[in-house]
Formats: sequence, C-alpha cells, structure tokens
Amino acid sequence: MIYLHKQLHFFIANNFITNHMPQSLETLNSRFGLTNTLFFANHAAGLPVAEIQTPLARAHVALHGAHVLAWQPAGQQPVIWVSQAARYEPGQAVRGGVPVCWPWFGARDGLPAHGFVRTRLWHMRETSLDADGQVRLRLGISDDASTRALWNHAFDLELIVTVGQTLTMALVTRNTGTQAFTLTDALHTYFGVADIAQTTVRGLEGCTYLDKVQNFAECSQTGVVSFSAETDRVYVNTSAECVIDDRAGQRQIHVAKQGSTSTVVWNPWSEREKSIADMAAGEHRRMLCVETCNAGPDKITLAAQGIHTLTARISVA
Ligand code: TA6
Repeated sequence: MIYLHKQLHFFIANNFITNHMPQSLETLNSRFGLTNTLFFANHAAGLPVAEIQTPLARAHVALHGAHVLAWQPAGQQPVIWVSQAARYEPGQAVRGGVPVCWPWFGARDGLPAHGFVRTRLWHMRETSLDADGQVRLRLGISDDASTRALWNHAFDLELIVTVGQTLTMALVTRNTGTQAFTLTDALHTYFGVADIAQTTVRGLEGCTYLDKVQNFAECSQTGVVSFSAETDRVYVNTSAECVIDDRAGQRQIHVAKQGSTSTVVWNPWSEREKSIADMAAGEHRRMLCVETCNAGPDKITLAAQGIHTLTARISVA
C-alpha cells in the first residue's frame, strides 16, 4: 500500500514537472537539441527560442506561446512577419509571427483577448529530424489552477510544427476532463508582403463574412479580397485554401487548412495602426494576417476525452 502510494506520488510529481515547471536552456539543449539543426537560445527577456536551420528552411519557435516567430524556406524572403516594435515579455503577446488563439478567438469581457495560451510558457515535448529533412517540434500546455481560474476545464493542448519547404502547424486540443466544452481557436498567422496595396487574397470569393469594421455586419465577398482601408473580417463556413498574391513581392503564398471552417483576414491600415502600441508607423504596408480559425459562429464542441486538430499548411510559389 505504502509502495503504491509512493509510486502514485512519484507519477503525479513527475507529470507535474513535465507539464508545468519551466525548462532550463541546458535541459532544452540536452534533451531536444539536434546537432547542426536545432538549438535553443535565450532571446529578449530571457525567453527560450528553438532556432532551426536546415538545407530546406530556417525557423524560430518560442516556448512563450508556442509562437512561431520566423519561417524562411530556402531561396525565399522571410514569409512570416514580426513587428519591429514587438514586445517579448512574459504575459505579453508578440505582435507578429503565429499567435495561438485558444480557447477563444477575439475579445471576451474581462478576460484576455484571444485566450490565454499565447501569453504563457509552453513545454517542449519532442523534436525530431525526419528522413526527408523536415524538423518536427511538439510543444504542449495543459490546465493548472491559473488556467482553470480563467476557463474551468481540463485540457491538454499541443502544437506540432513541421519546418521544411512547407510550414505545417497542427494545433491539437484534447478534452482531458469529464464534461464537454466548446471552444474557438486560431493560428493567427502574420505574413510579410512587399506592398499591401498590391496584394490580394484568393479563395474566399462568394463567402459570407462578418465585418468587424462595420460592427459585425454580415456581408458577401465579391471577387478576390483587396486592401485599401482597415480590413477585419471573419469569413465563416469556409474550408477553402487561400492564396495571397503578393504582386510587388512577386510571389504567392498558399494557406491550406484542415479542421477549420473560418478564415480571418486582417490589416489594421494607417489609422488603427496608430492605436497599436507594439506596431511601428507604416508597418501595416508590409503585413497581412490570413488566419486559420474556427471563429464567430463556427465553434468546436469536444466531448469528454475528445480530440480536435486545427491544421495550417503554408507554402510559397
Ligand atoms: O484577427 C483579427 C483581430 O481579432 C483584430 O480584430 C485585431 O484586433 C487583431 O486580431 C489583433 O489582436 P491583438 O489582441 O493581438 O491586438
């Protein structure tokens, strides 16, 4: 009996350490570093970042928020955009990269915007180099007293990032509790473009969208999406692949997805940009968010022990 009790105590303590204690740089490098391919370094404010460099691509992934900060396939300009004014601080969301919005997308009265996992430290669970030269990272976070104070559910969340000529991000939600829960989520991807005024997004023609700039008015998309003012739209009931046609940059970025029925398109334009403290003047010209989501009315309900995966697959032509 005493032996069993000790075993149980050991299991719980070990599990708690694996899921909740910060991992030191030394531990990260010794357990998860990959020779000549992946190492961990402390970026600003001591936040550990996985730096990946292979013949296929370069990428940075922070443990803070499981935030993909950079991805640049070989022979291309960087694809993911981060503001020069971004703040890398515990409790802050980074302006740019790929914020993980979960378990809700958007604002909620008195609660953090876009949920609480983008501002928390995640755990590195696994790294590997595949036979085809792609690097895979698996990061995780699970509930504790502080998450339950904001959202009273038991969960385990993983982000599996695959870095190669294509960037794949799979956000896996597991309901580890005994009650069903409902969530919305997003891989809120910021893309770099050479000139927003010459950029369009294809794939959403004919879709219904909720226009945040017009107090969530329901509208219908005619033709491709183009940009000449603040744009903040939740396209609903769409699983379509989108293509960002960056004419000035002479490239097309493909955003394919699975497990997602909404796409958000956002550019703050010049006026709104001024109210965003962590965006520098004029930066809206060089960025565009095309977000792989389940948002607005497109909610996910997960039964006890259920699993849902939201996947974005990004490539450049
Ligand atoms: O995804 C678009 C959006 O919800 C916009 O409404 C805009 O506020 C943006 O996200 C950024 O939100 P954040 O909380 O990161 O400032």
